[in-house]
Amino acid sequence: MAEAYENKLTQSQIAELAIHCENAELEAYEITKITDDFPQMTYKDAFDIQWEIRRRKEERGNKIVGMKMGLTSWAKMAQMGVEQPCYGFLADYFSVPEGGEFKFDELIHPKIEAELAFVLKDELKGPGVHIGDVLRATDFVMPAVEVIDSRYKDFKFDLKSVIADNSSSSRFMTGGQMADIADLDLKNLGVVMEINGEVVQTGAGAAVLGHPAASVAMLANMMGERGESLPAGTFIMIGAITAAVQVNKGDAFTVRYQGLGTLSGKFA
Ligand code: OOG
Ligand code: MG
Repeated sequence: MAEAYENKLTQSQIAELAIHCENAELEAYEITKITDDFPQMTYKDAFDIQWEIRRRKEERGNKIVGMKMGLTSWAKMAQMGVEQPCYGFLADYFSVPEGGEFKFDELIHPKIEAELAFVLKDELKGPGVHIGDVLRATDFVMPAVEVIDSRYKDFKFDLKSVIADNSSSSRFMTGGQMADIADLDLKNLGVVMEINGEVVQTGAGAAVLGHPAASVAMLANMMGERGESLPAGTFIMIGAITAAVQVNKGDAFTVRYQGLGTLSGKFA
């Protein structure tokens, strides 16, 4: 990110835009992308809006249960027309138990993604975090499915707008089997996504920045820019391995993960 890490919006504009984006999320309605109205917005402004949404949720009593990276695979970057990864946070109510149902009517235009999640046993704090640090600090890996639901009209945005919108975070599911990273070939780890019994996407771990652990390193380094770390115990989704797939009410999905079991559920 070439631009200076500084604000061009005022604190009150940041607070208002956080309410604007969060209300669209909570009440499931579309908004126009915020850079249309605030073209001067910087990356720092965008992250400040996201962190203000997070603060509002915590103030209301929600717990932050993890982090997610987004736009970490070429499939996703090409699909969304954005060429840089982003991150977001996961709140307690985003989580749906394995085999459960995502409530379609709570969402705007959801898409489903096949992901992997790392759970840390040691803190990671950027700058300077590399894959080796991530592998050393990882407790175990588990499969995850993310449901993204951009609040922007027609799911179209630029990088700053999507960061402010908590990187489209909406729901997720994890479960399957956990595994020690020493027992996995993370680059070659295959995933197969089926919707209503038909294979719709396939991919392998290396699609995510060449190695899934690189995504966790990038997250630690991006958060380090704000003086934030990833504490021991943090659950981190690495970003979709394949393109995201639009779903409809009533759809059933199964995602198979090589060596990590299967996650399935439904949009009801
Ligand atoms: C942004 C979030 C992308 C991923 O895994 O790449 C994401 C979006 O495409 O709406 O979660
Ligand atoms: Mg994702």
